[in-house]
Amino acid sequence: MKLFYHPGTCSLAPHIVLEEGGFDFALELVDEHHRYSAGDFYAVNPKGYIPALELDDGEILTEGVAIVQHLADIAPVEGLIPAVGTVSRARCVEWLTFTATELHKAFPPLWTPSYPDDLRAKGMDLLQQRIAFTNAHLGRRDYLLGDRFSVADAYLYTVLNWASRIDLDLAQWPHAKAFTTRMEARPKVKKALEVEKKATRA
Ligand SMILES: N[C@@H](CCC(=O)N[C@@H](CS)C(=O)NCC(=O)O)C(=O)O
Repeated sequence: MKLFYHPGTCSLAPHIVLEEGGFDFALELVDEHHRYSAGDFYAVNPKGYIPALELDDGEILTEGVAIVQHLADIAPVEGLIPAVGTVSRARCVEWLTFTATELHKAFPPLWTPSYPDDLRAKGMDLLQQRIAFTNAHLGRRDYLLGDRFSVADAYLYTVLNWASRIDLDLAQWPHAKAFTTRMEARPKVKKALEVEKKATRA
């Protein structure tokens, strides 16, 4: 199992899941020019973006939401995602989808210097509404699905971490902030963060 990643980006979510799931895995750094140790990353994922996961038989899986669900389904450590066919499973996919489409994709325009100011203001307002909604949800539970970590938390944590890049202080949403602190106290999350920090420094 090999994860194509770039430090601090959305590939942190599957990286956390690989750690939490107890997998034996390798990391392959992809740079800003879509290059990795063996050459052109487009040859791995024609869409050009990470994360991409190389399975043990060489098959490549893309899209973070698909990757983390598959990892959770086959992980040596059980319980990272509710069983297929349960409402809890649908709740998990609900949060993964919300994170992908309402949070993740809201950020990049806001850190793009050429993005027009009027659209930036609207985008920022909507993103803050979405974070406030998430904050209220987390006020009643430790993790998105209740008292137990799931893959949806790995993705939400990854994306909330980007708030500082657009000068949003998460402290204004205390439950969301407490959630990130809780996540950072998890040994496997700590390990993934440490590895990515080292890769950034290298
Ligand atoms: N739809 C993809 C989007 C992944 C994505 O946005 N990847 C970003 C990093 S967070 C990326 O690789 N950007 C560089 C590029 O698109 O060239 C997913 O959800 O996995």
